[in-house]
Amino acid sequence: MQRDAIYALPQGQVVDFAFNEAVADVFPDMIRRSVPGYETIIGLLGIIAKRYAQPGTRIYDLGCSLGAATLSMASQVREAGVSFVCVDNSAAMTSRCGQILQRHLPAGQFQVICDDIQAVTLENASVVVLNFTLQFLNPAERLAMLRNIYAGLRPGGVLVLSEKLQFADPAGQDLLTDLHLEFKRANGYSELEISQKRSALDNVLIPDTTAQHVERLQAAGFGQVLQWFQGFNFASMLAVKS
Ligand code: GEK
Repeated sequence: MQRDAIYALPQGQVVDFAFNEAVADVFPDMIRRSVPGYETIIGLLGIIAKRYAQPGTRIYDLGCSLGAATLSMASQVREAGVSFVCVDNSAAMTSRCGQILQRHLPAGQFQVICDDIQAVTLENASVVVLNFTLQFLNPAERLAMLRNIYAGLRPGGVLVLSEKLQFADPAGQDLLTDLHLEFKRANGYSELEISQKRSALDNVLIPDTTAQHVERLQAAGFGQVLQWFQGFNFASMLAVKS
């Protein structure tokens, strides 16, 4: 695994974060060292997908990056005729994702699409995963995205939504932000790397509160909404279509 040192040297002017070739090269190391609970969530996504996958349906991995969520789900799902649709608008990610998936899955079982997830019409889905992706969409466009997902899900299907969280209570926000910083320091990121990455993400990753997520998921039509995981200021929810 190539080590993430993208922000290790001082950058004259920190530009907005982009999922380019340099990021794709170090992505597994970057996300593991930056998102508390990422590897646990990836593993548990397989268990959730196994429960909700329906025969002859599609499983969508939206903002798939290198396909870690799909690989976890594919290792668990045993229902007949299930296929995986992986979407990401970074060509650097999708080219690598396709190469990785073809080493592990039969050709007919998956497709990798390089496009904006907002441009994809979901069909016949039993499981949809947005693992740390909705947070990169313009907040004004998030409800429409969830409505598209809801429309493409079969009854009994599930959306798994993992996100960085914002907290309404300032003391809670400060504490969980501090714990996240300690997590990054413990994983070997320097103060310079942490502050430059934070500036790069400022306009790009806009977190919501849990209440905003619940309200939006309900507005999109989901009947059952619950948070099943939290690691400091990162959480994962599941939302079921009745
Ligand atoms: C994982 N789910 O390993 N359309 C398509 N893709 C997008 C869009 C968009 N509008 N916006 C962002 N992306 C993965 C991790 S990373 C999370 C997901 C992170 C893509 C972007 O190119 C990147 O690959 C991914 O969403 C977010 O489980 O890096 O914090």
